[in-house]
Amino acid sequence: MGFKRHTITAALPYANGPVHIGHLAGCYLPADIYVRYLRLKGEDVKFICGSDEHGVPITIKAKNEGITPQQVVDKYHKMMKDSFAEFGISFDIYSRTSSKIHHETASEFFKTLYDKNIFTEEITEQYFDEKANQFLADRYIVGTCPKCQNENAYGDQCEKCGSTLSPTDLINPKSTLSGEKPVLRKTKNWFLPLDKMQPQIEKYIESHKDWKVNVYGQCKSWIDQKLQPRAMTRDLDWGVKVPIKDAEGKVLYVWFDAPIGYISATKELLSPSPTLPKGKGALSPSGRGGEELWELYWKDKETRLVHFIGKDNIVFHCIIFPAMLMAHGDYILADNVPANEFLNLEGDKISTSRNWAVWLHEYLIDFPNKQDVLRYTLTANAPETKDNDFTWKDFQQKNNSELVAILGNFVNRTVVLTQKYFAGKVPPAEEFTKTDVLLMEEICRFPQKISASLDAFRFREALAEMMNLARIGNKYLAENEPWKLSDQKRVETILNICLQVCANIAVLAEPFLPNMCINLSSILGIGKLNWRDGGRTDILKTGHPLGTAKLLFEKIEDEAIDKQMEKLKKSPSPPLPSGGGKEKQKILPNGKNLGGAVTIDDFKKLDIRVGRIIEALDFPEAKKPAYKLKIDFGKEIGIKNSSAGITKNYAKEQLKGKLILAVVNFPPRKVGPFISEVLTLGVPDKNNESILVEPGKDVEVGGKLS
Ligand code: B3M
Ligand code: ZN
Repeated sequence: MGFKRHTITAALPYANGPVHIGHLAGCYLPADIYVRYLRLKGEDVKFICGSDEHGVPITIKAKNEGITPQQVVDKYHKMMKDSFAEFGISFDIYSRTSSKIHHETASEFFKTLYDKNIFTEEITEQYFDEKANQFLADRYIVGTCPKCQNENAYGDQCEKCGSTLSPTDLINPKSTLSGEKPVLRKTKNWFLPLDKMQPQIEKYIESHKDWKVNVYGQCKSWIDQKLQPRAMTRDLDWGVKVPIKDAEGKVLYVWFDAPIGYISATKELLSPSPTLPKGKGALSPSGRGGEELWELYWKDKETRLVHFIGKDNIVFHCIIFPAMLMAHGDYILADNVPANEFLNLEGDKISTSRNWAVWLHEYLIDFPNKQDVLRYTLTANAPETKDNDFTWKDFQQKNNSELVAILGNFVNRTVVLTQKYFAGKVPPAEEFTKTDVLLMEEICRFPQKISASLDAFRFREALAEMMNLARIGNKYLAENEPWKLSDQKRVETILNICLQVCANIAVLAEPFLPNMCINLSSILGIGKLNWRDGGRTDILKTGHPLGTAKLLFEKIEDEAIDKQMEKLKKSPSPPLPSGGGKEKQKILPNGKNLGGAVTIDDFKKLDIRVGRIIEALDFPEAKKPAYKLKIDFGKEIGIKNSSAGITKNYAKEQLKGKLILAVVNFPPRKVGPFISEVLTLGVPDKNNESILVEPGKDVEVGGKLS
């Protein structure tokens, strides 16, 4: 295609929580597979990512955890970076947007657009929370969607019908900070005139009908609805300060600064680099001279820019960021944006707040050294064209019946037989049967087939092809049964061919299963190969000594899977069985649920149990008068702590032995230095002081309210 190099980015995840399988499947894994493939082909590629540390998701998290935004991003940046590394996501750099280089780059970019008079200055009325004394970012406002009547639409988007909204579109807006109705106040902000840029943007999108249907379709629908100017600054105190006069208390819109994060990360990766000599004829890789190395990856027409993202980021990467780059003038635009749909878990939407997720750091504890099994399952089920589902049963099945039974088994048998018959040395292959020739011809075609799928971002198909290689090898070995033959020459040929298949797997599976390939290469006693070696049936020379045999994959037993299912069941609120991943329960940061009426399924999510108080202690550190209770909930739940504001109606001594009711499946809550694990239920007396709800004497400790 005539590109000299590739800049491949994966969406910068918000540093507000650990990484889960949805993240991995959404963009990091496909991006990594693609990059590894390009590297194997010897392409010049930079794989760029980092944490998105600004924006409201961070400030909301900080509020919820009672820490500063900086503490939030420090904590999660490290966690995310480590998880990605553990799973072999081979970024050339994983940077962060709170870095100095990013603040400088984003400021400079804004300044350039400002100096070019790109922005329009507008005084608008924005929602302001008088109680919290601050302007409300879009995500701090919820209300009813005017299009689909969803009562939990955000100020910028309705997640139910997918409409893009502005806060004033919402019916019945409420501040998520205080729950109050916000008021409109005047404020000045700087807008990117997407309306004026519509023709250029349209032209750009129209020149990319080759993009995935879901991506092109979303862009087209934006264009058809006519683009609107969009504010690139916000009244917030967390982010990159707006670098112009008259902009106190304002920061760059997070979707302005975050994609520039790709550029600053590239700069960080490739700097300091000597400035390439200026002037005509001067030697510089781009031939333009005066450039720094990082610029080649962002400004040279022969660089191919590809953004891997999830579907909720499409408009930002296909319209807004390109518009910013066009307005700036120096930059190349994305050549492709292969966005994925979403991954669900056991039939329901992955949700951090409901703890309905498989967290990578927890997976690693339960399945050490099984990163490739997860990579395999997530790729085989990748949500490429529609939302898809991850289930633990399927994970087990893919491991046991595919990785162990086909790939692992084939390699192991081949190697063990070679050890046994030929002292671990590759036997010669001199005479071939028709079947051998057919098989060898088939092997030759694999690299090209897999390439075709990868080039089209069809990773599931590419993986299935790779697995077919192992499958045909396995079948060939099973059908030719060298262990039953007495013809030495024939045995030599069969095993030679099987070993060549193994070597091909070591090359062609690397993008998908990098850890397995390291092990396989060491078993075969070979170093790193190139994509070009794939398809050859003479990779291993006669007499080449193999390394030591070891198993590539191990069976996963039912118990391990049951344990994961149990863990999910214990999540604070299991999903609605009928949810099908479509409905999303919206709990506000202040804990209020604006969802309106609850269903019986909602009620069933609460686990309310009978407990017996075994100890009541003073709790002087509590802000409001309270006791620390130790409550026994029987065998299944055990003994739990609870803080209870019941000092007015009970003396400590009275409490021991009392039967009470408590919600036992809320997440534990920190009350000063104490962790309150369950919510003991009370009702107010006429002075509004709590009285415990006491079930009758005949109930069983541990009994569940239903
Ligand atoms: N942080 C949104 C997300 O994590 C946002 C992506 C930025 S990419 C420049 O889904
Ligand atoms: Zn809606």
